Amino acid sequence: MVNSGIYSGLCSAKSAGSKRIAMLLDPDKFISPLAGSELDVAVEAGIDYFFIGGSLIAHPGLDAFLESVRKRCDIPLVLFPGSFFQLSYKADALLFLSLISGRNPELLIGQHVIAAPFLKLSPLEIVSTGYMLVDGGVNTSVQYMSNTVPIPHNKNDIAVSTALAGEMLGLKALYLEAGSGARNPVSESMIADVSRAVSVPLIVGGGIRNAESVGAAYRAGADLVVVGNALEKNPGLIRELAAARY
Ligand code: 1GP
Repeated sequence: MVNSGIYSGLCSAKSAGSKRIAMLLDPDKFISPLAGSELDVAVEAGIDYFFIGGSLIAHPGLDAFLESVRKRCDIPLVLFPGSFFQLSYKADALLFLSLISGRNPELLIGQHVIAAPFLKLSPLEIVSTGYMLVDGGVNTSVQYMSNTVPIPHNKNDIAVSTALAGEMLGLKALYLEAGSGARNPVSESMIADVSRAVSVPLIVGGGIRNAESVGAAYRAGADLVVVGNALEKNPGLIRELAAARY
């Protein structure tokens, strides 16, 4: 398996108590990185990763998109795919997501079997990740597209049991996801309970719109926070969000 140092970097940061931030780039909404100044702002702010993906991507040129971002910066490109149609050798790593909060076998193991031979030959670092969808107060694209029922917002015990099971199955990271555009991000108390229960890196995203929420997620135990929508609307916000790291 390829080791590009992305996962070990995340683990070292976690042990050192240092926090990470990722900007989600949805190729459909970020059509022309070469033309935009958004990338420059993100580079200047020193963000840690670009996550690339979405529940549904219509953009035809994922490879070209990744190449155009790569030409502009060295920030690691991490695929965060909604399906196996969103794979490319042009990224650095892949979150190999198993949607462990749901009971849709395709997203637990089916798509993984289809993708595995391609990934075996790929130069991507594969980071197996337990993806946990949590109710964010609106019906999000990921909820609809995944055809799964999210963990209720206040059911921390279910989130903890799911996370423990994911860790015991050998998943290398866990991802608490309220869904892009969620009205409510994952609660601090759920992040705290899950973070106390497991030792693998904890990624949190969905509905996080400002530096206060980023800081609150970190204090609760998130190791890496992912922000999409808020930065699509206001790319300059990345400076403030990145400054919430410690
Ligand atoms: C990444 O889905 C999130 O985990 C992104 O959510 O677009 O609401 O920031 P937002």
